[in-house]
Amino acid sequence: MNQKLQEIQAQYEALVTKKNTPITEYNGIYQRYQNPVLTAQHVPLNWKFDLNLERNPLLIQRIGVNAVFNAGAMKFNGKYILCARIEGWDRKSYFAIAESATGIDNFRFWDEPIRIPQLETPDTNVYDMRLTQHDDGYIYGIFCTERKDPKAPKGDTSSAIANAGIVRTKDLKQWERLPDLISNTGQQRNVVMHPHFVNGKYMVYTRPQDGFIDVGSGGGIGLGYITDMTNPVVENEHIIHNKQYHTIYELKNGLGPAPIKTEKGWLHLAHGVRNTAAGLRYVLYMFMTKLDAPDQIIAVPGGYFIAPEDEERIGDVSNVVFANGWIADDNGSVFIYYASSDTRMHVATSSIERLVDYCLNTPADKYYSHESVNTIIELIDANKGIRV
Ligand code: M1P
Repeated sequence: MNQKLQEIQAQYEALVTKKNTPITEYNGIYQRYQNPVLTAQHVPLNWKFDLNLERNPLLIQRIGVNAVFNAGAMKFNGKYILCARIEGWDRKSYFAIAESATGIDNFRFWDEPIRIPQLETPDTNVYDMRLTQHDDGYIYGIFCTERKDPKAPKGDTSSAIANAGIVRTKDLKQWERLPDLISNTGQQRNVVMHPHFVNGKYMVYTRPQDGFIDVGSGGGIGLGYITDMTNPVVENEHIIHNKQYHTIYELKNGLGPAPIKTEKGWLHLAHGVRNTAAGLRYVLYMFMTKLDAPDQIIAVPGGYFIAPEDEERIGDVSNVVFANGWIADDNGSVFIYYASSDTRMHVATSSIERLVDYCLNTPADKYYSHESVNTIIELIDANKGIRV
């Protein structure tokens, strides 16, 4: 065997078998880990190199991976599954499943990326799949499908239209394509399916927006109902959590993964975006909705839940964290999978107990600096006389 090939194979094996370790920073809410769980280097060598040395005597990489990020997640056959967005050198994204026995390390991709069946107008680009195991027995994957705007003026080679593409499967291998979401509120990204029927209907979270990047007069996390997934018309779409001035979701927001059910209500993970002199800053935040009325918000802890730190700040689109996958185990552990700077995937671990406590007991954003000071002084006063 070629020596270089042996070397890169050994490097690959070392990467995918490396143990991950918690970092020491403490906040009591979640635990971050030292290493990313998926990177471009985790993509198998036979997806990138022609390994036949007669055809490829110089062992040149034929196909490139730019980034692995924004993964949907679920537990399947006892394994932690990530449905990652892989972006190639050619800027096209596609999906591939990686699995791990621990949820924090040793993720390995399955043999091949997912083939998404095409509709009459093919998807130019696909990304950010949310996986939901639904009551109806199917696993749904809702993703963003992007196509060139047919109304773009001549010479405009950038304008695009985003909508929600829908697939379903029972084995994560064979995927059935359903029609794209039919909503009359503009472009859609960050569409997520709720796991249960609500009043006999499917329920989806949406994020209507006027343009491809700009939400314009739209925006906010919406919610609507679908009677038949083979004709996915969104009915009664309305905003349940709006963008708001001088918050971490001032410019736009969007739901992450499907919510987690708890005794005290549904836990939601979302991203919020604000503008800065250095460009957009994406952070994660949480909120809770009522158990028997998932469209009614009962708690929104103030500020961000996870913001980019250290190397997470740097990447293709810097100063971004984004999450569209988390897994709640039967024992109450929660694995939060988040991407940093549109480049790599990380994990943070927590528990339902901690996340519920965080949501219900973290002071809300009161929208003014002097109110933030009042909140701090209330805590200082409550702590008076307590010796540590
Ligand atoms: O680049 C940051 C993120 O931007 C988009 O998210 P949103 O629609 O909320 O602005 C998506 O393209 C997402 O994939 C990306 O991580």
